[in-house]
Amino acid sequence: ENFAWFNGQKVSFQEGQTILQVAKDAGVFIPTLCAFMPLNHTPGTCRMCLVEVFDEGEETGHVVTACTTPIKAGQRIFTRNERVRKMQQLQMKLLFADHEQDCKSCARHGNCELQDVALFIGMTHTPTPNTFVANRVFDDSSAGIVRDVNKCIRCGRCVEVCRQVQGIGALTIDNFGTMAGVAMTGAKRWADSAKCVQCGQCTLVCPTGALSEKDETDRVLNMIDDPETVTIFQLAPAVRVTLGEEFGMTPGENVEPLIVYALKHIGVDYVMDTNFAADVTIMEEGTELLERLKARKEDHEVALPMFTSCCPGWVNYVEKHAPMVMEYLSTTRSPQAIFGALAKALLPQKLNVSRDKLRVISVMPCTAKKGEALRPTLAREAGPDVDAVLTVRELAKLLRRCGMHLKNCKPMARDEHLFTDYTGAGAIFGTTGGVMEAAVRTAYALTHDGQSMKPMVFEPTRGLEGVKEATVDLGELGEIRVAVVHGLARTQALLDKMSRGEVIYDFVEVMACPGGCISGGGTPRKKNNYQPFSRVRQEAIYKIDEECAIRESHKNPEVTALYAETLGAPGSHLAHDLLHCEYRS
Ligand code: HC1
Ligand code: SF4
Repeated sequence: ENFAWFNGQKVSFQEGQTILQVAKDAGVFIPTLCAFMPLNHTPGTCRMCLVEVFDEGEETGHVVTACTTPIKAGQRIFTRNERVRKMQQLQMKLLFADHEQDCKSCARHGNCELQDVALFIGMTHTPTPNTFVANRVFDDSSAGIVRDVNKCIRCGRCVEVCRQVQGIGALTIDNFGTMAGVAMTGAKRWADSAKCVQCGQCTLVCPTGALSEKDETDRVLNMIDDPETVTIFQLAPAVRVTLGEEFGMTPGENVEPLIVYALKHIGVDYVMDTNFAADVTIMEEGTELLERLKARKEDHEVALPMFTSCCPGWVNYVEKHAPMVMEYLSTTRSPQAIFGALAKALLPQKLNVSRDKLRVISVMPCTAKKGEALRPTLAREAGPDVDAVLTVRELAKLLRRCGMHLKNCKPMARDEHLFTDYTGAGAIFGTTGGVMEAAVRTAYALTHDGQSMKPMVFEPTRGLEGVKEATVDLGELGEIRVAVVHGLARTQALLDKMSRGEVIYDFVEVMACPGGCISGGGTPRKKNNYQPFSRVRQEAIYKIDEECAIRESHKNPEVTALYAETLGAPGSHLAHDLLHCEYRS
């Protein structure tokens, strides 16, 4: 066995590991800003992980970056002696001299890794106040994400996540010239990127305020405070199991009743639910799938496999990177869009307010939903269906700005039957595999004289495995093959396999973010980590499903009433007008 010493403490290691890896495994703290172990990313550019190393038998030490230096047996390594601290502090001075220090207004205020590391290495004062003169790009041209190159420390984590996890490569580090920091590949502005799909995974790994969601809390505060308007919030499935983290609560804790209280207390008129709309999505999308399968059985030309289209990052991906998939997308709108359409069409009468006085505000775990809400194909002459989209991080900010802390809120129930009723099927949309499982439950019942699938839980599409496959018995329509994939690099690999004919499916669920919405680009970030809470968030979603008395979308009483009283049948003319769209650019 190999041994080395960290600050006098004996530690064993495996051949080939770097000093940083061994230190991490042994619980020895070495500050880093660029190194990002979850993605195996160690570019060695921030130079904060300096350590002093004495080789076996040597009297003089040398200072190296721990992330790029392989460890050797018998080495004595010092991570925080005076020499190391002095050099780290000098390096930090250089970083700060090149960093706009407008911390008070920064999106990462209170949550910044650069500030953390400065503190950890013992910086005692800001050495270069107001000396930052560069005027780099501040790019708020896209719908969902803001890029402030004045805050970029060139760690390259965003570049890596976009390339490695999403397979897209929309970002690069421009090391030269006036840009000097995170840049778009092949475009000057975010809005002009032919590659980016707005998934926001890059914002999850950025250690500073260089990449963040576009903040709409001011706009939403104005809507809430306007006495003339009626504000309606819709909560996406994943919001309730992710927001708590922002307030120091246990990851995965379901805080839905606390959100209702908090929003009501800051003056929101109605708190409704995207989960309800997810049940409606299943009615339409399930019917659409069965119709396509029936048509194929009757030898008609038909677009199969059908792909889900509720994830806007995926729809953007199809437009920009896989246009041949376009005609295979389900035409059913996403739950966010269905909610907006139904709210603006039906609530004026129900609530006795005119359409132009209604404001629909979504809370989503997603940065791409902001762009989805702005799609011209989802707007009507009378104006947008969804007026503003907040990420989970922005909802936390909104509440803080109103002096609300979730821990001080009391559970509060909502009005029933007011776009609030949801089933377990609607709830599980928030995780990878959830849309598929919800669709399978309803499709099974529709093809088995209303009998429920047994067991209700569809194990093959649960969990976090990258690609999940299953077959489903749909009675007269036979067995169909389904697949679930999450993360866009994996999705492209699956599309390649499909086009080579190596795999054949009838229905495919795609979520752009690994894990699905529970790990969306608008969820709370965990410093120097990547999606550590996917599993607990997913389990929380499954628990909500388990605790729902009704677990199939077609049995949602509010949904059945909606069809009976207003829409007619799924796929009806009115349903088509309100609940479907062509995703064409
Ligand atoms: Fe999602 Fe969806 S599940 S896309 O992940 O279909 O964002 O949570 O709201 O619209 O319902 C996101 C989550 C969300 C939609 C639903
Ligand atoms: Fe890449 Fe997604 Fe970030 Fe766009 S939003 S740059 S696709 S990680």
